[in-house]
Amino acid sequence: NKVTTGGCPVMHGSNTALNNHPTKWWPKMLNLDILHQHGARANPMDADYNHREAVKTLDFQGVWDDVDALLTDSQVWWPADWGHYGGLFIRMSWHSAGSYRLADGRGGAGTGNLRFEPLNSWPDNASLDKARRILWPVKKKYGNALSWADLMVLAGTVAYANMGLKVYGFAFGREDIWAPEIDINWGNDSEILAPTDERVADIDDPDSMYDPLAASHMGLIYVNPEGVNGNPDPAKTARYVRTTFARMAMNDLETAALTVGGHTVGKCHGGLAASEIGAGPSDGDIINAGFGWSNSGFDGNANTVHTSGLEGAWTSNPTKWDNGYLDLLFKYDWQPVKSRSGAWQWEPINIAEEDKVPDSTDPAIKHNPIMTDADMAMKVDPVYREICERFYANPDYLSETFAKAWFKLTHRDMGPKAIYQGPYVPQEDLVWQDPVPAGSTDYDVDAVKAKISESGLSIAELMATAWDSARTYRGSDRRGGANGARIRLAPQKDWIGNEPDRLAKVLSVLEPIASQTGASIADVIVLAGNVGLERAITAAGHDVVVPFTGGRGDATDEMTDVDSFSVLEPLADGFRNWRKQAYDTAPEELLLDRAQLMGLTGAEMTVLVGGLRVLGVNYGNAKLGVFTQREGQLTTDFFQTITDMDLKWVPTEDQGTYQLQDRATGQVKYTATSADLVFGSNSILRAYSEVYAQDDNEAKFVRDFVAAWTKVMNADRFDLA
Ligand code: HEB
Repeated sequence: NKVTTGGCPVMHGSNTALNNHPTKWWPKMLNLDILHQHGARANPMDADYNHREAVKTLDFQGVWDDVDALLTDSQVWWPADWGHYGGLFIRMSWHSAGSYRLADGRGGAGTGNLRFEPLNSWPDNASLDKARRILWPVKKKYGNALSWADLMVLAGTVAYANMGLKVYGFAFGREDIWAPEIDINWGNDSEILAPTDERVADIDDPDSMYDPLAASHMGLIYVNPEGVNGNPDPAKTARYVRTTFARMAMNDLETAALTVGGHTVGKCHGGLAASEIGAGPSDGDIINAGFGWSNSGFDGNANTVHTSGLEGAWTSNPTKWDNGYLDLLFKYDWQPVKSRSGAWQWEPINIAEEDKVPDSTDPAIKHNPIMTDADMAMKVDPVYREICERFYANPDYLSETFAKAWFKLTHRDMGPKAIYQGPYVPQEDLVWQDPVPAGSTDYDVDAVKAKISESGLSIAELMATAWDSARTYRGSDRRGGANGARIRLAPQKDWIGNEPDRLAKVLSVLEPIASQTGASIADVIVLAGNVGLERAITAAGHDVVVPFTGGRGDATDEMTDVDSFSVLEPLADGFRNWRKQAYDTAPEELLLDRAQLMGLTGAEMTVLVGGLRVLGVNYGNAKLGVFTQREGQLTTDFFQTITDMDLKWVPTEDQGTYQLQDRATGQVKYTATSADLVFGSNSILRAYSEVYAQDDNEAKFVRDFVAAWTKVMNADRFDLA
């Protein structure tokens, strides 16, 4: 009984590398794995580990002081420039935060994702692997309570404080992930660093960059430092800087402050020829110990390391927070030259000896300062220039603007202030934190429910309103959701997806109930949904109470940044079988994207869609997907129908809709969209549908629906933790 191994000495029974994923032959299948990332099996912490509680035990000042001490503790394997790691640490903080994009809230510093692919191996993140290894003793010492995500942001902040900036504050509270994020679409480019043309419709119009991308190349955090597609042209680069920074929620003032302040310290590294640079961490040899971009020409000195290929510092005192950057930028004329490594950069014409930069290893040697194309943009673009002239005239204004912008950059994706932990949290409320005042819990919940019940509103009206107020939540940056009741404020009250007329009608009933009972409107909206749901459960012959946790507050217009809220507008909602218009992306993909942002599992998405359909909660009361004869009862009829082999599915003239016809008679029983039919056609979703169609799972269906509904209603309750 010899086993044949096909000549291979090892069995190779499992797919131990990513290049042979079993579903690779069907690339158009829905990627439901994005709903099941970061699960318990990937997480090495104990099952009852609570990061928020752990952070409370941290010796905050000890961490701060230890990072501060590390700044000048140069390591032989990666010596610090001028004996100071400040620039390197700051660039690490900035690159971990800078992947954030406003449109979908994905990216950013909140998860420690720089430790994993793709970010770990992106060319723009070269040498940041070294920065983390330098910080490892601190991570090791403080353990679980100090996440990498916090440490990476803290390091740059401590560095700025060390170099003389009055920092605005810092919040702990980011929790690490343990595997790459697989939900984020970083672009459909054909290769890493493919020309920008692949991600814009028109190279001269950066705003034509595909949404939600916020970088000019695959593998960069923002723009190409050498110029658009590597051609120096600061005016053009300025437009790309503007677009990419706007897509991470930064205006011109903040962008200029960040660029000037960022490059006030540290240097570019282009000490070697391209042939002396190894592959990125995950392409590299095992003996590199996870380090990428091995430098064969490195001689043990800081001045022979290579990172971007540009070479030099921006100021004559690159370990100090000062006004040197603008001083040199405005004092001299600059010309494009090639660095030692062959990268385009700008250097001053006829610079005075005292303005030159000491070599990072041997201060007796002096170099020209440099500017990237993006730095020259600050001088060439009229808007940035005007801002920079004000900064130059008033260094305190630069410091204050920078410190606040740095705080926003590094905290924006954390979500509301309720998440922030530690002694350095600034007191001030900032509008980009989407503040929500605390709400009352001191009211009679049953009395509120009774009033809602007697109000005459239908199940669909009650539940659709609650759903719409909660569905904006996205776990990517923890924005949106039912808390704050912003659905009654601009811009949300006018979003077409919120059915403004119906919404106004329902709010005109619910708002007086709030004022009569002392509950917040936000709580009353959620309770209204629960009242509707309980009615539908009773109608179906079950007896289940829908859990409720009060205490939501009501935000005001002053607490609401209309512009930054507009990105939360739903363009489609598969849960209510609606899309604003026909998009290239299929309705079921939009549904999946939304479910991922809401933090739902595949089963939760399935039970919610199937349940909401039979309750008649569709947009505009459309009958698409309402596979039941008894609308308003929480039954499994949707799943019975989707698994019913007596029905055949026929596309209609009306693009994107289908009929479910009796196979024998041809009679049309129901109409549907692909966001319905996918629950019977996709093999994984069909498996979930079968669970809920099974005879033994009717009670489970009701239980699971209630649990998923409650999860959505409470998704943004960070005030409870
Ligand atoms: Fe930056 C560095 C670019 C923004 C901070 N920068 C760097 C470099 C480059 C760049 C190329 C070099 C690297 C090496 O090492 O080699 N940036 C850039 C661009 C932009 C920027 C293009 C857009 C505009 N930065 C920025 C910001 C910040 C920064 C925003 C903050 C805030 N950087 C920085 C630093 C540095 C750099 C700190 C230095 C590093 C060292 O020293 O190592």
